[in-house]
Amino acid sequence: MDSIVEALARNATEYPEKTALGFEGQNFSYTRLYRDVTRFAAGLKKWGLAPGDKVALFLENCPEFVMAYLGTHLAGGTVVLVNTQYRQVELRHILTDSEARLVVTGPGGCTELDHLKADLPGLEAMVVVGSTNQASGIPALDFEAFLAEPTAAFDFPTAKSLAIIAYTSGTTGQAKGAMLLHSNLASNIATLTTTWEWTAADRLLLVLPLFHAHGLMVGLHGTIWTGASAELRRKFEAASVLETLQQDTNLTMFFGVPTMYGRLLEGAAKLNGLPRPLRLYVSGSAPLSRETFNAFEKIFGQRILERYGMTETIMNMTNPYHGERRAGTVGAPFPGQEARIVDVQSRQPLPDGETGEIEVRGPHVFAGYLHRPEATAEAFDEDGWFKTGDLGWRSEDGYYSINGRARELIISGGYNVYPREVEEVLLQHPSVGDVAVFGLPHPDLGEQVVAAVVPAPGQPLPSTNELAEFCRHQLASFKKPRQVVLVPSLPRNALGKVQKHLLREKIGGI
Ligand code: MLC
Ligand code: AMP
Repeated sequence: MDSIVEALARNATEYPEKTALGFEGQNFSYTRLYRDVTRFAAGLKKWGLAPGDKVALFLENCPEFVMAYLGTHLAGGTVVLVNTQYRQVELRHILTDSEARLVVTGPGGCTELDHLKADLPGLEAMVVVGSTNQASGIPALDFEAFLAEPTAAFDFPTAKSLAIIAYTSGTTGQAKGAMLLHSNLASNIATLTTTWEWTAADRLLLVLPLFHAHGLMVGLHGTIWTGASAELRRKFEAASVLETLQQDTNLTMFFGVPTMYGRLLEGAAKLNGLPRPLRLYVSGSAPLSRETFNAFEKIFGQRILERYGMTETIMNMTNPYHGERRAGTVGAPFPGQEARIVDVQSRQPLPDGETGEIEVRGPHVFAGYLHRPEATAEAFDEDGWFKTGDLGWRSEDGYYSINGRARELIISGGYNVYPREVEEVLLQHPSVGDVAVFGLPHPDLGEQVVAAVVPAPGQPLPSTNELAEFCRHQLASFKKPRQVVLVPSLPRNALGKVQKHLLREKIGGI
C-alpha cells in the first residue's frame, strides 16, 4: 500500500458500512468518505488541477478537511498545510513560497486571505466550506458546488510523489516547506500502527488539529490505514473530552499534547466518578513532565505512552506498547527506523549516557525543504542522517530522553514558536529599540513566549498588551509575547550575539 488514500479505497471495499469518521452527530462510513474524496478529486480535475499542483488547506477540523486532503492526493496534487491561527506574515510567505493555486478554507480564512489579495497573485481561487459572503477579491467557490462526479477511475499516487508540504521555521525566522513523500507517510504509519497494535477494532477520539503532524499523520492516517474509526472534534475542550471518555464505551484511544493532559487532570479533579481507562493514551509534540505522567496514572489508571516526532520525520521514537513506559523518556526508534546521538561539534557518535544531538535516518525522513537546496544539504550528513536539532541521550537499556535543543525554539502548548520570527515583527513597532524573545516555563503551556524589550529613545514605553496586539495582527496569536519586560540593554557576548540564558536567569530566575 503506497498511500493513505489507497488504504481508504481498500477499506471502502473491506468495511463498506463501517464508520470511518464521526463528526458532530454525522457519520461517514468508509464508502461515503471514499465517495466524497473521489468527488473532491473530480472537482479538482474539472477545475484544472494538474498533477503536482499545490492545494493549501487553511481549515479547522471538519470532514471537508479530510475530503480535500485525500481528494487532493487522489487527483495527483500536493497538500500544503496551514495552521488556522496563521495571519498575514505566515500566510503571505507560505502561500507564495509553496505556489499554491487553490486554498480550501472557511469563512474566516476567506476574509483573512481577501486582505492579502494583492500579495498573492498566484492564488487563483478559494474553495470555501460554509458561507462565501465575500465582497470582492480572490474568487470564492462553494465547497459543495465544487464537488463533481468522476468521469474515469483515478490512479493512486505513486510512492515517490510529493504528498505534503508542511512549513516549519528555522533560525532565520522564515518558515521552510518540508516535503513529505507518500512513501514517508505510508512507511511511518505502517510501523507505528503495528507497534501500537492499532487495528480496525479501534476508535480514536481525535481532538488534535489536522493541520499538523500529530493530528494528521498519526491520528487520521492511523485510522484510515487500519480501517478503524475516529470521532473528530473541531477542537480540544477538556470538559467535553472528559464527558466523552465517560460516555463513549467504544472509545479505545486518545492522543494529545502535554497541555491537554494537564487540563484533563484539572478537569478530572471536579468529576463525579472516574474516566474509563482506554486501551491507549499517547502524548507527544512537547515534553511530558513526570508529574503529569504520574498524576495521570494515579487518576486515569493508565501509563501514558510518550512518543517523539517532528514535521520533517513524522514519528521517530516511541515508548513500548508492551513493556515499561518510562516517564521522562521517549522510548526507542520505531522498527525500521534508526537513531543515534552525536557530538554537536565533531558529529561523531557518543556513548550511552552522554548528551548530544539526536540524528535519525530511515524511510520516514522527508525529501528536503522546498526551493532550499542549501538548507536541505545542511540538515543531512553525507550518510543520510538527519540532524533533528534536539539534544538527548540514550540509556544503556535503549531509552532515549530529550533534554534540550540545539536550535532556538519555544514549544508552547505543542505549537512551535521561533523567536526570530517574533523578534522581526516586534522590531517594526516604533517603541521597540531592540528585542530578544525566549521561552520561560509555564504551568499550562509548558513554555510561554517572553520578550525583553529595550525601549526606543523618545517614544512612549510599550506595554505587554500593546505589543501582544501588534503581533496578533501579523502572526498567529499563540506566538504573541505573554510577558514583556523592559530592559535598558540586551546582554551580548563579544561577537554581539544576545545571551538569552542570562535574560532567562534574570527574568525567569532559571
Ligand atoms: C491557543 N493559544 C495559545 C496556544 N493555543 N497560546 C499559546 N500556546 C498555545 N499552544 C491562545 C490563542 O492564541 C488564543 O489567544 C487563546 O489561547 C485561546 O485560543 P483557543 O484556540 O481557545 O486555545 P485552546 O483551546 O486553549 O488551545 C490550547 C490547545 C492548542 C493546547 C488545545 O494549543 C492545541 O490544540 N495544541 C496542539 C498543537 C499540536 O497539535 N501540535 C502538534 C504539532 S506536530 P487570544 O489572545 O487570541 O485569545 C509536532 C510533531 C509531533 O509537534 O511530535 O507531534
Ligand atoms: P514540529 O517542528 O512542530 O514538528 O515540532 C517538533 C519538535 O517537537 C521536535 O523537534 C521536538 O523538539 C519536539 N517534540 C516532539 N515530541 C516531543 C516529546 N515527546 N518530548 C519532547 N519534545 C518533543
